[in-house]
Amino acid sequence: MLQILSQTYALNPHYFAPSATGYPDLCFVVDGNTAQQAPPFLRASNFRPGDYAEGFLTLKNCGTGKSSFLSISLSYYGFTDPNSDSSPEGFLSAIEITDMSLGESGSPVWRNLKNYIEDVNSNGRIDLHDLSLFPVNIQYTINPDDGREFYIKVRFIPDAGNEYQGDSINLSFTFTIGG
Ligand SMILES: [Ca+2]
Ligand SMILES: [Ca+2]
Repeated sequence: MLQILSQTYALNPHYFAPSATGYPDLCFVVDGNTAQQAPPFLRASNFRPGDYAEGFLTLKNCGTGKSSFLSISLSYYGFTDPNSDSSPEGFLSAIEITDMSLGESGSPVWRNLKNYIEDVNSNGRIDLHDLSLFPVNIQYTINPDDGREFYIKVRFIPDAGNEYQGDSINLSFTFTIGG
């Protein structure tokens, strides 16, 4: 059995100059309430080669000023490898990001975030290891009280080897907005 579990954090660095109205401030919408931390939104257990997992998360600008950029970074912790034959980097590089987007599909605020990730580890696909090495940073406006859907879909590559059997890892996504 292979598992991934994500945690999510909003980071609000207040070192940016405030706009005329104030600071942007990122929060999440969880069950209709706003929160600084969201429960895991991307989970997979019994993940087998070829399997997909997807997650949705609602971001919101809870501040008083508009934001003009967004960044998304990924870190990981708690890798377990019962057979001592794999690495967290190898594991993450076997999990391809097939979709990653922001905003409602077809709307003017929609962005294909996958396009902003580079194949840093040069394995020919965009994967979670790439995202952990190279955070996404985009120019993107979210006005106060506006929300955006974040969506991610991943696939455990069909030709993944047996070395990942029984492995598990925790992912930590950090979202930042700034003015
Ligand atoms: Ca890659
Ligand atoms: Ca292993």
